[in-house]
Amino acid sequence: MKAVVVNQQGNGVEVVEKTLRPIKNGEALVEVEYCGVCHTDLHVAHSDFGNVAGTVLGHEGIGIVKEVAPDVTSLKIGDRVSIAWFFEGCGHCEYCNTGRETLCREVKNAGYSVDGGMAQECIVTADYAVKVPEGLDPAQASSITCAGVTTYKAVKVGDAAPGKWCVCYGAGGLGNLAVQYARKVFNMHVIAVDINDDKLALAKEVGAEYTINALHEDPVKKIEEICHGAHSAIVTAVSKKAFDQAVYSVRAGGKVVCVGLPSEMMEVPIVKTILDGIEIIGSLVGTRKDLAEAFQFGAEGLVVPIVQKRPIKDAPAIFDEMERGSIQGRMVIDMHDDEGCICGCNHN
Ligand code: 8ID
Ligand code: ZN
Repeated sequence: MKAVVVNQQGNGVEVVEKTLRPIKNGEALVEVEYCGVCHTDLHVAHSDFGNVAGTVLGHEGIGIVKEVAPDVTSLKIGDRVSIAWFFEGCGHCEYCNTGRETLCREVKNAGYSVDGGMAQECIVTADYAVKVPEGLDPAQASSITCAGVTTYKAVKVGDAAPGKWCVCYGAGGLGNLAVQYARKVFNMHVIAVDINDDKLALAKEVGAEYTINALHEDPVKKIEEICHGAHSAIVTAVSKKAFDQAVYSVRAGGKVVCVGLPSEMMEVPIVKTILDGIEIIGSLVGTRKDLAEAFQFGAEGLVVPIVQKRPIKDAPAIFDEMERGSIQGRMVIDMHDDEGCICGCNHN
């Protein structure tokens, strides 16, 4: 099968041929249909979190179960399931047992610590593969598997409620979905901040009432004018500056939910944080339950991921485009779109 892996230098990606081992107890084999490319894949490919050369990337995988181990009861052949960053937890620690399974210290992450979904086939731990509901397009589902669930969770962590103001710093693959969950699921007022007008136009289209280009306007001043500070700020921008600005964009008692992963330090004003009772919280993807909920809002048509399908051979180009910041919504690799496909399926 074809797979997109971190190259040997640990500074980019390549498409290779790979053979999977047989499945073991508790596992299932998934024939991958689509896998979105997340900015986290770019961090992994660039060794921002350590060099994992040779690892199959991808944690926005969606596919059909082809085979299950004899002891598996949670999945059957033919089910459509996800391959998410939260690939597996230990199942018995304080985090796994208190609804915070993504914080499990023994966690396995698809496309980083274990081979992920950016391949034509993938072995999953059956109990951790979340089923995709009927009526949700699989390419759109792929984008919800990370970008959707992460922002849905982050908006909840920011104490979402109807009528409150939410500012979304970053309107890329995650950010445009943050706008949608905040606006269309929680009925919040949404302000989107980015440094790219195309992304802001998309944010407006999908529900932002106000958009601010931080290159041309001071977002802190503008947000103060619009709403006297937001109730929450969801920061998906890959930029220290956006994190620093977010702290000044929330009102007293507000929450700054940190999601983007720039390898930089954030500057936090101690006195302001204390006097204004500001909470600064990290939010990491979402639990299996969060993903099931995030999928459901997609299936109901409340949230519509903006996706563009691309063939496997485009993988290196997609990573370049992401680095340049030229992607609108999400690029999703169609795992069947492979000239001379080895599975003989005749797709394209
Ligand atoms: O669980 C998590 N916390 C999690 C899950 C998934 C992804 C975290 N992430 C991280 C990724 O690793 C990445 O660091 O979230 C970040 C955003 O991922 P993405 O949305 O997939 O990336 P993107 O599509 O490239 O969007 C980034 C946006 O940030 C804007 C860019 O213009 C782009 O639209 N941006 C930048 I770069 N600097 C900005 C600034 N100063 C900015 N927007 C506002 N102000
Ligand atoms: Zn991701």
